[in-house]
Formats: sequence, C-alpha cells, structure tokens
Amino acid sequence: MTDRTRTPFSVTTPGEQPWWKSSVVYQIYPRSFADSNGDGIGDIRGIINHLDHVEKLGANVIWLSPIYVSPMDDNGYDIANYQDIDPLFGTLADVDELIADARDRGIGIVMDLVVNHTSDEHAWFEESRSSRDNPKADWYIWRDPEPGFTAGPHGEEPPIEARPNNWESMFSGSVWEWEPRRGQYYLHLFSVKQPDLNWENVEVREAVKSMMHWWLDRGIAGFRMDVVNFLSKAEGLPEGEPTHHGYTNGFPHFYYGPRIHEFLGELRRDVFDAREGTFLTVGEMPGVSPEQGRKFTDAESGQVSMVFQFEHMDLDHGATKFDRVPMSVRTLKDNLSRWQDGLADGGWNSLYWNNHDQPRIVSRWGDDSDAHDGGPLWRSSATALATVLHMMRGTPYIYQGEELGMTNTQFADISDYRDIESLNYYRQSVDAGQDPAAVLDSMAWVSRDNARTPVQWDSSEQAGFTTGEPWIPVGPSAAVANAAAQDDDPTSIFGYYRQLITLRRELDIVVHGDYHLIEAEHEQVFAYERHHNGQVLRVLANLTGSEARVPAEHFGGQVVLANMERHNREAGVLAPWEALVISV
Ligand code: TEU
Ligand code: CA
Repeated sequence: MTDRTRTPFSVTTPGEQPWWKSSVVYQIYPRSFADSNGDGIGDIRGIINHLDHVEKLGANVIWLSPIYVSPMDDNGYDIANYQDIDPLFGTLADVDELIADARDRGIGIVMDLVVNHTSDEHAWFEESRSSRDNPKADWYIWRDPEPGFTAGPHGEEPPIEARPNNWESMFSGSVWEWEPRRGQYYLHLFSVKQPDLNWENVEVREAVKSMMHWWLDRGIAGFRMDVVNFLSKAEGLPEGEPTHHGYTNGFPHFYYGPRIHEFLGELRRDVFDAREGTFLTVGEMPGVSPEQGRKFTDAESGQVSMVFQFEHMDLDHGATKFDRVPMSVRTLKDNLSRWQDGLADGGWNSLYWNNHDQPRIVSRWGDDSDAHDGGPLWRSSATALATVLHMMRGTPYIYQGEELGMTNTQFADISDYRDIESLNYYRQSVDAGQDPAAVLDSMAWVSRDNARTPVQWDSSEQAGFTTGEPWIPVGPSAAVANAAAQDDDPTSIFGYYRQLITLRRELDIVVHGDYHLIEAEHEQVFAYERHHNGQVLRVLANLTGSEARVPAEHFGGQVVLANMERHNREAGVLAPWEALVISV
C-alpha cells in the first residue's frame, strides 16, 4: 500500500478500546432526509443544512445510505458508479463539504458499501454481459442452461426448467435472468437490476478494495457493508429448500458461504489493517447466529467491528416477512440476551430497532394509537423501547426520525407505495389470485416504505421536508413527531434520546459493563443489570400497556433516568411503558 492519508478516525493506541465502542450512530436515508432544492427528493445539501439536529442529539457518527450514481431501481442500493454521486443528491464536492463540516462537529461519516451486487447499468456489468469472452466475462455469476436445453435460434430464453436452480429472489420471482447475448443466465439475489458480483474472481476483490481505499482517502470513518455475509455462494449453487428463518429458499447456500470469513478477512487485511488504526465496519448480516456473529466480530480474529443481526427483527415474521405472528416480551428479551451473552467475550454488538428496511419501532412494538395528538402511550412506549436498547452493551444506531417518535405510514392504496420489494410482492400475490385488499393489509405494517416517508422537520405543509412535492407522501404523525416541536424540549422523545446518549458518554459502565438479564421469566418487564468495576446499573422497563410488578428491591438505588414523572412512585410497581435506569 502506498502512503494513505491518515484520518482522524484511525488512531487507537495499544490497550485502548476502539473509538467506535463508545459511539452512537445516526442513520440517514438521504432520499427522505431533507430536500434543499424543491425537487421533492432529499439531497446532500439538505443533510449539511440539518447537521445541527444530529449534533444536538449527540450522535458522533452518521451512516449514509447510498448516494452513488444509480438508476434507483432499489433507491440507490443498485450502484452504477461507486466513485461518483448521483446528481439527484449532489456532487462529490458536496460530499467533501459534508465530510469536513461533520468532522468539525466531531462527527464521522460512514458510507454504505454495496458490493454483493452492482446495478445492471454499472460499466462492469455492461461489459460482462456483452459476450462470453470479454475481460469482465467472469465478474458476475453466469450459468448455462441445464443440460438438454439450449437458447432459441435468436438467443431466446429456454423454458423455465432450464434455469440453473430454483432459488427465489429476495424481491420475488427467480434469481436467474436470461442474457441473450451470452446465451446464459446471471444470478441476482435482489432485483433483476442488481446482478451479483462474482467474489471468487480476484479481480473483483481487487477492484472493490481499491474503491474502498479511494473513499477512505476522502476522510470517511468506515463502512456499513450491505448484505456482506452473502458474498460467498455454496459451490455448485445447490437447489433451494423450503424457506429458512422466513428467508428465501436459496438462503442456506449463501448466507454463510464457505469463503465468507476469507473474503472479509481479505478486506480487513488489505484495506483496514493496511491503514493506520481503526475504522468502523458494520456488516449487515441477515440470518447469522450469535455464534457466527461472535466469529465475525472477534477483536483479534474477526473481520468487522460489528454486525447487524436480524434475529430480533424476524421474531414477528411467519413464513415470510409479510405474515405477521405475535411476539411477546419474553421472546424479545430471550433473543436480545442471547446476543448480549453470545458476544460478551471478545465480540461486539450493534444495537438497533430501526433502519430503512424496517417498520417504525413505536408502531411495531410500542403503542402509536395516540400519536396523532402526541399522547402518553406514544411518548412513553417510544422512550421505554429506546431505554432498553441504549443501555445494552454494543454500539447503538438511531434511524432518522426514530428520535422524534415517527410512526408507520397508513397507506390505503397501492399507488402510495414506492418500494420495489412491496410493489413486486403486491404484483406477485395479486397475479397469484389473492385478494388485493388482503395483500395491502399484510403489507401495511411491514412495508419498507414505513421507514422511508420524509423526515418531519416541522408541522408545516410537507413537514418542512421540501417546498415541492415529496417523492413519497408524508407520514401521519407530522404534527407532533417533528424536530421543531421537540429539539428544544427536554421532555420530548428527542430530549429523552439525548439523555440516553449523554448517559453513555458519562458512564463507562454503559459502554463497557457486563450484561446480566434479571427477572428472565417476567412476561411484561425487560430488566437487566450492567456490572463494571464493582458498580451496578439496573434497567427496568415495562414493555406493555398495563401496570407491572417486580420485586421492590430492584428499585433500590438512585434513579439516573426515567421516562415519566411519577410522584410517590411505589417501589415494585411500574406504570404502563415506564422505564427506569437506576445506579446501585
Ligand atoms: O437489505 C438486505 C436484506 O436482506 C433486505 O432484503 C431487507 O432485509 C429486506 O428488505 C427485509 O425484508 C439490504 C439493504 O438494506 C436494502 O435496502 C437493499 O434493498 C438490499 O440490501 C439490497 O441491496
Ligand atoms: Ca433535492
């Protein structure tokens, strides 16, 4: 490696803990964050204009969802050029300005690294698909039709049985798309416009590494790595079995493939370790277990700082994410505690309730029934859930608008939806004869568009997001779940998130303490302790809408944070959605 720029995020002296362990990350989905030029689409200038909000919240890292050149089939997760910015969002100069402005405020920028696939409009793929013998012919995953089948006289696609295997795409339909010019299929785990790169090819790996260095040279603080556990596919691409964890049938053959640790280890060695110090790397890894997560994040032998695991996000999914099953407080805490325990020794957790693919947490596991007028159920359920998450061991992530208690959309019509996953699911289900109203119903609570409505800056028209027509309708809670109403109110949801972050800054135990679940059998209360250097921090949260009882001794100590005012608090009784952090 030639001499690379040192970044301010890179220095950790021996024996010191890496900076990202005490960090709090704020995720921005640029398209929906803030529009500066009235075209209805959020942009980089909009982010620069609103850095105050993030700084005031207290987050010290921003993860930006993709802003690269893209045909926007999957809102930028289909990248046509990794080293330039889509004109919808701005320019590279804008990004440099954002990086510099953020750095002045002590905030690092983490970029989204989407290298399981590119766009079909990326120059690499355009070349790869053009013939069987071009220089990039092997950069993607190409397969012949099954033996006995051939292309038609003009390169026409053979019958369906000729497909290399039966895998289903994450976005409905087959993973195989026919390319007449090669008389072959290419693999796409996501949309047809997202062909999977062939990581077996060393040239692909080298190209990705040099692109990563190019971004790190610009002064970014790290990468969030999109579906990065999918890079290695099982040899021979075996037939899929019935769904796994509610994922698609091919899942067992690519979610933890034979070379995954090797590929990621190569990135760690040649990109991160090759530069001075530490960067934040978070691998998005649907389907991985705590044991696997532990291996990926081991401080010595691991490959990434932390992983986004999905087990807790899948707890209320049935056969697919669109089938909702009930989830109990018990199930939730059992699961999160398994991750806390599983990564306690040498690993590191990421902590999240929300991202751009998930429904809003206050609507999902809280109570948004009185959100329209800023009622107590909305406020206390949002803050109780936040307490449980932020006091755990790991690096917390806040998704834009979560800190304001933004709620799910209430889309009544398919024409309100924008997301490719939702639209494909609707089409496929209705084509298969399902009742359109029932399909809409099953989409409403879980559609990714719930996360993607404009950030609510104030209660004006279009919630202060744009002066034009927003690309997706504003959500239903803009009158109260907005920044203008909350940013200066210490009793707001925003004010509460600030306090949670302040506690993390002030108390070492929040960052480094051990985790111990208490009251494990309790049906309503999520309670745990953190232990560090003889100190104890206790967290009690009633995650239901009815009063809950716990042994009175758990109330012993000094309340350092509470999500509601209660005079004459009776030891042993937690009000609906009450949460307390107690220093013992
Ligand atoms: O998502 C990974 C993923 O598995 C998605 O299918 C997501 O979890 C799913 O929508 C839940 O049903 C990442 C990105 O976060 C997502 O926005 C992209 O669409 C996807 O990869 C492809 O890049
Ligand atoms: Ca814009």
